[in-house]
Amino acid sequence: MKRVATVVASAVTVFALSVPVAQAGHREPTLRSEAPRDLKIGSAVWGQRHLLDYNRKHPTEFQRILAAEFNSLTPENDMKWAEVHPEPGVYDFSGADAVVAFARANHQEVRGHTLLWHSQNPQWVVDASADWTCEEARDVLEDHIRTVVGRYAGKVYEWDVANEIFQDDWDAGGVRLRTEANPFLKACADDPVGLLGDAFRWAHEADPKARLFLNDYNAEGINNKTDAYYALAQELLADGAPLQGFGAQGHLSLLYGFDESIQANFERFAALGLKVAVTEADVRMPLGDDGEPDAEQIALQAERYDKMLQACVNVSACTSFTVWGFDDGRSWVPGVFPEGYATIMTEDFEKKPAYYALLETLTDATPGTSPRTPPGRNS
Ligand code: 9MR
Repeated sequence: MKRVATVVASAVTVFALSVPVAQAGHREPTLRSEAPRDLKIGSAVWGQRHLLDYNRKHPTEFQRILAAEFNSLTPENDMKWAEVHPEPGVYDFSGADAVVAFARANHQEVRGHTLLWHSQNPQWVVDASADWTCEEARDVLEDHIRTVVGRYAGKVYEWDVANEIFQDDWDAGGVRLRTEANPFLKACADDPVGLLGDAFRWAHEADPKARLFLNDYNAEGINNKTDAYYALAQELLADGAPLQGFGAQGHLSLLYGFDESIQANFERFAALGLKVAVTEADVRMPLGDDGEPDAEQIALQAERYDKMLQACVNVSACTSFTVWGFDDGRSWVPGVFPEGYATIMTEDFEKKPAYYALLETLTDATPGTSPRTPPGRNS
């Protein structure tokens, strides 16, 4: 309770401090204005739904905030197979192009998401994969990766090449590569690591400057799943695959505790020479009968968001901290869980204590310096 009370108090303090600055004619601080130079602050955005109508001179309120608060965008769905490659040989880049164009117009960078996943594959992949040999699966994946990564070469700074490729503890068979659910890994189940290494090689050849990541949920702390990633990362690196980063998605729920080993987890991947990132942060919770959270939940949410950011700030290999959408009106959570209030702003774009907690940590992280904190601070 003591810690909870501290977060609320500090959030209020930051808010109070920001008002006179704005009144003095200066711009109010934003997440991106306070972020240290070597840490990008991002949000997911669904370009096809929310950016196609973008007019630089007359942005919607959502677009104005997206531009003001973030310097990195992740296409929430627009670069996934089902959106970008709906039929064999047919590519549709309209949504992805809208994200890239918005980012360019607002001096933001783009995190690519994602090239190899068991979910959101188009029906033709699902159907065709029933009879794929490994060679056929490899050909389809190589064409896709070279086409999509090649199109955005020089415009995407990081790619989630492989997403959620490990099962969870609670899945049948426990933590192991998804050689059943993932159609590509399934076709190449005799050598799934060989396929993964080549997926990274194809992406690297298509855009040598993009940093290439593994990415997963339930991958914040040190656990069975991240142990499996740690072993896989070493195997891929030993094979010479151009793996360059490990992303922890950061989809948390207040129904569960917080794993304090997130920084130690980041540090062990960093010690392999990899970058790390928080790629999809949100903190959901069950709501009361009135559809609202209580004060304790609101404070705890701020604390959890902040702990993820602090782990990132404290590890100099952490390149980016991305929220999976910034407003409750566009969050994926209510459609999937009986929970909500997961983002840092309400659907009316009111900033929550979680927002102010992030702003305060970024402000404390000495903007423009790298590493972002003097030794011993925040550790
Ligand atoms: O936010 C995305 C939602 O709009 C899609 O319907 C969903 C489909 O599975 O994917 C969501 O994004 C996921 C991300 O791509 C990978 N990690 C989990 C995210 C939340 O489900």
